[in-house]
Amino acid sequence: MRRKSRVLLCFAVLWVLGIAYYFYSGTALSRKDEWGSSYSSSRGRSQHSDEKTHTIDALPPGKVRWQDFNQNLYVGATLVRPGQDPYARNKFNQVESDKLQMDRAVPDTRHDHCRSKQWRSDLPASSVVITFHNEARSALLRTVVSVLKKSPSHLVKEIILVDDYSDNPEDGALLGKIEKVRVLRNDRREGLMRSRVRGADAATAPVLTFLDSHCECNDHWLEPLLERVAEDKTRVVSPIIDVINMDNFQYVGASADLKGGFDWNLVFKWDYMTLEQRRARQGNPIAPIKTPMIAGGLFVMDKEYFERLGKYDMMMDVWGGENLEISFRVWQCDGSLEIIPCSRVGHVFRKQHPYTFPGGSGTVFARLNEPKRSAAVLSSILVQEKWHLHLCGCGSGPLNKVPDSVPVAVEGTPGNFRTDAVDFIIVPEGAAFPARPSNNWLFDARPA
Ligand SMILES: [Mn+2]
Repeated sequence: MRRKSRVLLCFAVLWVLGIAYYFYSGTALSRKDEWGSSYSSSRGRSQHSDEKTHTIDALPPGKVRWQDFNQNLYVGATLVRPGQDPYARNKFNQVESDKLQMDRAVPDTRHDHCRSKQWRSDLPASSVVITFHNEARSALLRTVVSVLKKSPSHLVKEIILVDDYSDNPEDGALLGKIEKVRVLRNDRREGLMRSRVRGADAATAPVLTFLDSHCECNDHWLEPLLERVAEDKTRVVSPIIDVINMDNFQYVGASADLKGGFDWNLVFKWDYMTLEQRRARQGNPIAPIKTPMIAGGLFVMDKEYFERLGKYDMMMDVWGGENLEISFRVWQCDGSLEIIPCSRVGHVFRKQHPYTFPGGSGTVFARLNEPKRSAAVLSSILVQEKWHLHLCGCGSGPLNKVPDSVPVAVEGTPGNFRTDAVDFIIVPEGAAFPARPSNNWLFDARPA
């Protein structure tokens, strides 16, 4: 009997010790976890708590999750009335746009190889800057929702909407209710470039993502872009821009065999890769595509690098030419431009500008239309190394001097520009400065 109870006592003691050890080791483990200082583990946790705050509904006061935003109320207020032209306001079919759900499904247009690709876990967060002027509410809302829905939450620090003096301030203001959305409104029309700079100045994340106001981001669009910039801050990267049909709003995958270029009028255009270029890519069809130009509406770049480049030319009005300008700056400041095939974003391509140019197009041309101004800026870049140094503070080594009248030209001919970083460009001597503009070519030539 005594022996039995001794055995029982032994078991009891062992049991208590066992439990004590279990708890001790448990807390020790979790403590180790807590003190784990590696970036990824601390981020893993914060991600977790992010999810928690989502479910516990700890949004800032007055904010709603995008899922809870009242689309019908917002879009319903500006529907096209019977008898009105659905193209009148936006130069795309607003009736079709308004019909769509704000988070409608779009086809995954990426190459198969992208689906199994893993992205780095330590990507920097981005501020998404979207500027708009009298955008259709449904299109603007879909842009915002697609960013929130298709991006990992911790990679989008904020969405900054810059309302460039739209007729109805509510277009933007109402969207300010959505989580992460901040709205800035210009008190006069500033145009795309100054609006973007305003948004960029307000951004608090280390990476800037610029989007047009009529886009739809596709699956995992953001990670591959951020990865390229995280690895090298002088890369300026853009997605493949899929086509959202302006008449029926069908989402159509674009070719992955295009590069950006420009013509003698300094108008952006898409160029098919040569046969050799396409062959060279067959081994790795999802490798980044080096491009002379970015389309300009949709791209990602490091914020400090944007500042080092001198941002945009603040004298540029309205729209147009900024894509060339930013590309020229990148070339000059030891950077590179890339299209990233695993990133896809849809964009409504239009044939006409939906908005007016303040003071009429004549005024704009009198003040140098934007592509012309880009050309002027480029020729100053070519001519003055001082300008180069002033522009980016990154200049080393003199630029070749070229005459003031030198044209900005394209493709194939190696010239006196920096050609080490890029494989295209430049300047046949003696050709005339791009002449042209008729009074409205800017309107027709390059859909926004
Ligand atoms: Mn656009």
